[in-house]
Amino acid sequence: MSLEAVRAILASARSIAVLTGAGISAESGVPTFRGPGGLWRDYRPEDLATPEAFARDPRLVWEWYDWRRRKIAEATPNLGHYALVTLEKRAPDLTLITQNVDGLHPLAGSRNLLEIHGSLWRTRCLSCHEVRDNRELLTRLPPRCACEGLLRPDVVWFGEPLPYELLKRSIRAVEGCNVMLVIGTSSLVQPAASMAGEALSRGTPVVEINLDPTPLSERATHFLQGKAGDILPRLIA
Ligand code: BV8
Ligand code: ZN
Repeated sequence: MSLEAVRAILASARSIAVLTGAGISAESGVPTFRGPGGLWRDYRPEDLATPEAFARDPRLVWEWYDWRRRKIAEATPNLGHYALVTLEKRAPDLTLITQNVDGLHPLAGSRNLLEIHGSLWRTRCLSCHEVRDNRELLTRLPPRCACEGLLRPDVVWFGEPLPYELLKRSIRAVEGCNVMLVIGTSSLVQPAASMAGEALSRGTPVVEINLDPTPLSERATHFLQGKAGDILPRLIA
């Protein structure tokens, strides 16, 4: 049973790299992007999470983010998030790379965390470029900076480069790890989706945990099908 094999690999690994996607937050009630309930007013993420969409209609894009912020404000981390916190405490070296912008990993207590697509709990001003934490209920959309500039969510949209430092640290973690976990991601969005292939090309075991098969599944060393909130606690028991 590959659960035993994976548990053994994790127990002996010195350095672990973890990549998570929206699926790890699904059991917290946060809708995923491409699964059921992920759509908002029939828009696709690729239609709204772009600089062009924001330039064209900042209010509409902020309505989407405001809807997500309100949903996520009611969400709490689930057993999958907490299992990764326990694993980080145990493993000598664990880097958690997340595509999620929901802030549930830091809330659960993950420390060595790279939020490579940013966070919807931060804003960035288009005029003065100030980046600020912002968890308040937005009363006016789009929100404005104290300098009167237009605020945007501090996330990475399609067509935008990932923060260089975070990408560099992610690649270094993947290149240096003894095992990589890929959890709750459809492995469609680049460049995150290429990281597992990088590990495999170095002979590093890659363990995928997902409800359904993805383009990674047949290449992964182990594919554990099921809910992250069920499987992860069993892996660290
Ligand atoms: C860039 C932030 C270049 C905003 C997001 C090749 C190379 C480079 C780029 C590209 C390329 N090909 C195409 C591109 C362009 C594009 C891209 O990848 N497009 C895709 C659609 C083909 N990439 C980019 O634009 C990236 N930028 O490369 O810039 C560049 C370089 C220099 C200078 C200029 C430009 C930027 C990508 C980042 C986009 N931003 N989000 C926001 O969130 O509001 S992406 C968005 O998708 C989220 O971040 C999300 O995390 C991410 C990935 O989605 P998933 O997390 O995988 O979620 P999904 O719903 O898809 O899947 C959920 C999975 O969970 C499913 O598999 C499901 O089965 C599973 N699941 C569900 N429940 C559970 C579960 N699993 C376990 N347990 C459960 N309970
Ligand atoms: Zn400003």
